[in-house]
Amino acid sequence: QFQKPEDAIKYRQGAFTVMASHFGRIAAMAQGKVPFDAKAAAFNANIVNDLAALPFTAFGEGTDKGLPNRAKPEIWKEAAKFKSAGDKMVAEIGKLDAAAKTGNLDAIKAAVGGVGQSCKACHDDFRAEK
Ligand code: ASC
Repeated sequence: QFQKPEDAIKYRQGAFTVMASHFGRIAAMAQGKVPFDAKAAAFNANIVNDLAALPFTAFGEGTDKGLPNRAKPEIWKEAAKFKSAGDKMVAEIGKLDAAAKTGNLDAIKAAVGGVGQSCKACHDDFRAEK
C-alpha cells in the first residue's frame, strides 16, 4: 500500500490534518465562535466521516521512523489498545455525521464533545510531546 515508511507517515499526517481542519470548523460552531450553519456543519462532518478510517491504514510496522513524527512506540506495543482507540474515534465521528445530518445544534454539540474526547484520549496515550 505504501512504498516507503515516509509515504505512510505523510499520508496519515495529511489525513489527520485535513480531518482536524474540517472538524475544527464544526467545533467552532459548537462553541459559538462562528455562527451555526447547518449546511456547512453537515458538509464538514461528511468529510471527516469519509476520512476517519484512513489514517489507521498507515500505521504499519516499521512506519515509526522515516520522517519526523510523534507516533509513540506504544502504537505497536499495545496494538489492540491503539486499534480500539481508533475504532472509538471512528464511531464518535459516525455519531457526529449523523447529528450533523439532522441539523440539530444541541445534538451536534454533544457529538463534537464525544469526538474531541476520542481525539484527546488517543493523543494522551499514543502521541509524543513536541
Ligand atoms: C481538534 C483537534 C484535535 C482535537 C483535540 C480534542 O479540533 O485538532 O486533535 O480537537 O484537541 O481535545
